[in-house]
Amino acid sequence: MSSEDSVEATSGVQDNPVPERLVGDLPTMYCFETCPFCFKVKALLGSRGIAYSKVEVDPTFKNQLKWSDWRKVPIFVDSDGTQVNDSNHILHYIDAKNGSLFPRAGEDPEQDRWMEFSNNVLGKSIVAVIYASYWTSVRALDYVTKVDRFSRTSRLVNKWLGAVIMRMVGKSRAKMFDLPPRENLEFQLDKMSEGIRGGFFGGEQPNGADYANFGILRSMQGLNGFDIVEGHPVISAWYGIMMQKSGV
Ligand SMILES: N[C@@H](CCC(=O)N[C@@H](CS)C(=O)NCC(=O)O)C(=O)O
Repeated sequence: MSSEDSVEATSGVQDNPVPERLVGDLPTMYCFETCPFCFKVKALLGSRGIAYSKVEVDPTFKNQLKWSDWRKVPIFVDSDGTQVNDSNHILHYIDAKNGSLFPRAGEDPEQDRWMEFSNNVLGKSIVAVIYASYWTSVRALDYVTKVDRFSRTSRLVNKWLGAVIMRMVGKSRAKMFDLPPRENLEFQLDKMSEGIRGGFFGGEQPNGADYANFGILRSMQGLNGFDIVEGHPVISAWYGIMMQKSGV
């Protein structure tokens, strides 16, 4: 295969290290400020006290990811240049290198199930609520106007065009569920509560499912629909403890 051929992007640990993508010689995360999947990783890094650099990627054009075949955030580049793609893979990679405090993928079906739930159900449920109207979408994207590294044009396009795009994504996510967006999120939080036993999905200590689902909900804080999380009898208490543990 010639180097011109396109390479299929894969999740997980990549074969080719990219030490040139590190910032300040620290583990570096490529992310969007409000990305739910990125918050999973920020929560785990925070709870383990791992110092890292962040590269803010512009959500519309993703100019800062031109070097990568994997065109989504988060991408984690470890201090030795190891590139890891996809949030759940990154959680496992970081935990495995820092004490292995929770089971690896395939070792605990319940943890696997709730980590998948974070992507397939919870992540999609919150998007339908956050981007429920054009104006709630503008509110969610307002942060781009404060990213100093983005040009003025990029800030404007990302906010106003980004809101149109995300409103469309919100609509398509809403169609995936039988209930309207707010009611669906309440329903999913009830379902999630069934997995939290002894304080956490992991029992007495958080496991990958705690970081995965907490990260998703943390990305909603300050945005449309976060009152649903705050008002939930089980999830609000768990959320508060996860926030303290992770410091995000
Ligand atoms: N399964 C991936 C999903 C990542 C994802 O969809 N990230 C969004 C941001 S929240 C993204 O990069 N979207 C840009 C795109 O898909 O082009 C993960 O868990 O990391």
